[in-house]
Amino acid sequence: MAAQGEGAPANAQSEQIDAVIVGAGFAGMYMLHRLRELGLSVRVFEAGDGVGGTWYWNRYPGARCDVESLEYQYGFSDEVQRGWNWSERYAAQPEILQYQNYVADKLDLKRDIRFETRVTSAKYNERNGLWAVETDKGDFVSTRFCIMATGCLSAARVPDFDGLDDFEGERYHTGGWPHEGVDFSGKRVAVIGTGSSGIQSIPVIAAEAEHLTVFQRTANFTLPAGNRPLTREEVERSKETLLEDRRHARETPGGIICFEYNETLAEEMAPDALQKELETRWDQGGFAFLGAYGDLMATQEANHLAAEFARAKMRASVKNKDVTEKLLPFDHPVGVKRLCLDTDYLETFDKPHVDLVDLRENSIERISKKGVVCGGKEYEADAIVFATGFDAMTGALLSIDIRGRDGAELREKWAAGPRTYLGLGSAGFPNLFFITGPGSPSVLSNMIVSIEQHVDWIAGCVKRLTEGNIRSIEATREAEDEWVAHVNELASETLYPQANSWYMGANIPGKPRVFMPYTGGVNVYGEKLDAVAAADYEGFQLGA
Ligand code: N01
Repeated sequence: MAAQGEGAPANAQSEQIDAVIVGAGFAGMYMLHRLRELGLSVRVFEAGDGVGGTWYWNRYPGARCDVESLEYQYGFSDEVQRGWNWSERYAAQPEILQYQNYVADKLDLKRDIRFETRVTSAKYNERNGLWAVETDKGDFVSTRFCIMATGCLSAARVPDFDGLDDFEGERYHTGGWPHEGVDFSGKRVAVIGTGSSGIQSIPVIAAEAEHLTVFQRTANFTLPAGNRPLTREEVERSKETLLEDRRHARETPGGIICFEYNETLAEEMAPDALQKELETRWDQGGFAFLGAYGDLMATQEANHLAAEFARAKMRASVKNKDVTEKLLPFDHPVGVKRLCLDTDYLETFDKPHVDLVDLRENSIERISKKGVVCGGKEYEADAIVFATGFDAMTGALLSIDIRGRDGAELREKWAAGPRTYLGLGSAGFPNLFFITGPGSPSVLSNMIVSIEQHVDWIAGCVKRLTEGNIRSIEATREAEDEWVAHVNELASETLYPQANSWYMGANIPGKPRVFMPYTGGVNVYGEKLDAVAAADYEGFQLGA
């Protein structure tokens, strides 16, 4: 329906739609599917020209998931899943994007997605109980439900280096890679950043470039992913138990079933048994390593044992003794920054055309016309790759001008750190939902499991409201305050707050230092979600 909407710009035609979803990654796609099933009219706005979210933007060389393919897939439809066959233990970006397109086509999702359109504002109108959503393409939509599926790692960030625009060569960010790819052959390349994106891309760029200089500010813990092709039998077998496995995943702390957390404390294990446990899990590859014993993420002493083990393994992977110690992380406990999984990362520094610049000695002074200046030396480059990360968890959300009751700005409300109830909603912002928002397990879990958990909960809630003729749902201040305190308290019982990580907002100058994800586990969190829904949305206020 096209009509002049309340609050619309003078000459704008507004459409009225039951629900608007922002973002067409895994979260937005599944949300669209669930709301359509409820018979709602839905419009998805997506900045990219295709579905995929994270996997649409992060096309850098070597991009690969760090959760195993057989676990990193939807679990809501046996039929959808049976039609898809993964080829590798850890899927590479192109395959994940193909999978997302396969699902979108199978469910005919694209017809409700407006691509290449960025939402600029969402404002709540108390008089009619509707959200007015505007886009950079001039859309103006009135909607009852506004659902942010904007992703946790979608606001790519290039640090504000002096002279950035002076650089005359090519410039890339891993989180906004050109779709046509980049040919680095015969070129001198500089990569800034050694988080997951840097660690995955560096070996692949090194294989192509004439020379590679890596600028490292913090050495990271990394372990071999152990990627390999999946056999036909493995893929077929996985289909037999797919839905059951996905349900089972929700009952685990990390939403992953390929390993279990050992709850025995380090001091309760004989030293040999502990080393054996670490060895087995290291060889398994992936996050199993962090589940080697119960207090690995809880005390310095226990963590130190795993950190020492990891450093010894990493040390043994590099022959070039000039760089070995520089590549080892000594300044943070293992696991408190996202553990990196790599394929031949450390070995790359044995290649004669690869150099490491340790920014702990001298930080980057500026970018020059010809390259990167650091410690008074200019490192010339034909291309600079910024693997410098994201304004995580809140960046994409707060890039939208979101205003709730009385015109209150979400940006202002969250100025000292995000405030949500369950990571799903914020007091003063009725019918506004966040999928995997701050205060939920999100990035500490298998994202697809957490996404499905939230989408299912939101769909149930929307059903309750529409069937019950209830106009709105909104977190109460009390429930929100208690939840924020609870999330902080749980985090303070872990080692997580001890690192300068993006979980803490520490990578963004001026961003409040607050540990944003919920550390209590997907399983415990899921029980809370169920209990809240069963108690007719306790902690939320339902408005007639
Ligand atoms: O970003 P990051 P990312 N000068 O923030 C450095 C997920 N992911 O894109 O550590 C110099 O981790 C910064 O240094 P420091 C995954 O959850 C998953 O790599 O802040 N250096 C760091 O080395 C991951 O954790 C997958 O001291 C600067 C790097 O840039 C998350 O995305 C793959 C700097 C940024 O690392 C983000 O990963 C890729 C400066 N001014 C990503 N500013 C998989 O599934 C920043 N840095 C495998």
